[in-house]
Amino acid sequence: MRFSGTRTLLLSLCAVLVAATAAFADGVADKVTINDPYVRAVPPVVKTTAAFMQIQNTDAVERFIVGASSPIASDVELHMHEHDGGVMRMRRIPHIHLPPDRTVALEPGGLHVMMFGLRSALHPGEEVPVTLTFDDGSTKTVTAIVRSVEGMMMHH
Ligand SMILES: [Cu+2]
Repeated sequence: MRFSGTRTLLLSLCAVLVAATAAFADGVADKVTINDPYVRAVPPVVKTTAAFMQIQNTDAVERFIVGASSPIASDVELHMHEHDGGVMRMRRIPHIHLPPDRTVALEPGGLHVMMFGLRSALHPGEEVPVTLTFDDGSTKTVTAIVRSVEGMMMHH
């Protein structure tokens, strides 16, 4: 019975994948604490914003955030600011480094989670889910509060 044999194999593979996913859930995400997550409030005409937070790596080894997502935006990227000929510019980065036993600040003018293609205006006090993906594939979703943030948005 080749067919049923294949089927059994597939089911076994599924079981392994589910087990692997569960293992990931106990991975880096559990060693990282997120404090004070917030998102910059923007008027309806503005379709980009950024999320900021304090990210504490409680593990004894370095970790990386390799991606982010949110249901309020069509595209989410990891960004940093840098000086470029006397001008501050934003640049996409492949990951955010989390040194062991340290807190990394995502803040205006520095590292941030960039959100493009906003689906609606963001009013102060609203809550926005932001999901971070770590280098082992584990994820952590935080509830960021929409806040008015001083200063201009940097353009790309
Ligand atoms: Cu940016």
